[in-house]
Amino acid sequence: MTCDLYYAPISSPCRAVMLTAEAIGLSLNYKPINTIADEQLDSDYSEINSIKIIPLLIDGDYELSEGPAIMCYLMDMYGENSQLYPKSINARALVHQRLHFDIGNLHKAVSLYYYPVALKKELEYDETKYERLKDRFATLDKYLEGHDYATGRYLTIADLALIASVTTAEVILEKSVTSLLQVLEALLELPLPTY
Ligand SMILES: N[C@@H](CCC(=O)N[C@@H](CS)C(=O)NCC(=O)O)C(=O)O
Repeated sequence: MTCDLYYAPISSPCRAVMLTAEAIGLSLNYKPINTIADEQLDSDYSEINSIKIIPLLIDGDYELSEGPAIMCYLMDMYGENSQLYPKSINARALVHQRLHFDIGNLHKAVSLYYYPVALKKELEYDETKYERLKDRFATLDKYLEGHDYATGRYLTIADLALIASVTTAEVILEKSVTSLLQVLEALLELPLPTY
């Protein structure tokens, strides 16, 4: 049975899940939700997902929200021991740390700065959010220092989450964030699945 994924293309947690599925050759049944039109608040969707956010994965009678949790689930359930999600406790914990950094810091800073304008809730960017964004990219730069990948020598699902956040910022970038451009360059050289 194919899993359903409720998603929006603008959403980096959704794209991180899509990249994960593609990396392990898993087909998903995509169910688009238009967050610009607030479709996630519609009763049809809120009946399926009471917390009214995307992404949401439905695998048979099992439902899971929160992008990083879905990524880990897909790897455990369908990833067949892929190096993308290492089994060793230390290596896996570092992947989790980077995933948490992404969702709690990088994605959060990107969404706080860009989404209000991108989703047409505000006309202008809140510049007080910009310093935080730059700081998060500086941290990502540090993680990548001396490494090809966010956790070291191997591509993991953490890279997939991070590149999704970086590219969300990149596609709606209206001003230069120096470290962002360097990070993007580094990440785009990675042998990622089609993106
Ligand atoms: N922590 C959540 C964040 C998901 C999230 O921020 N979803 C946004 C789109 S990127 C959303 O559904 N926004 C709609 C809303 O807040 O009403 C995850 O990792 O999945």
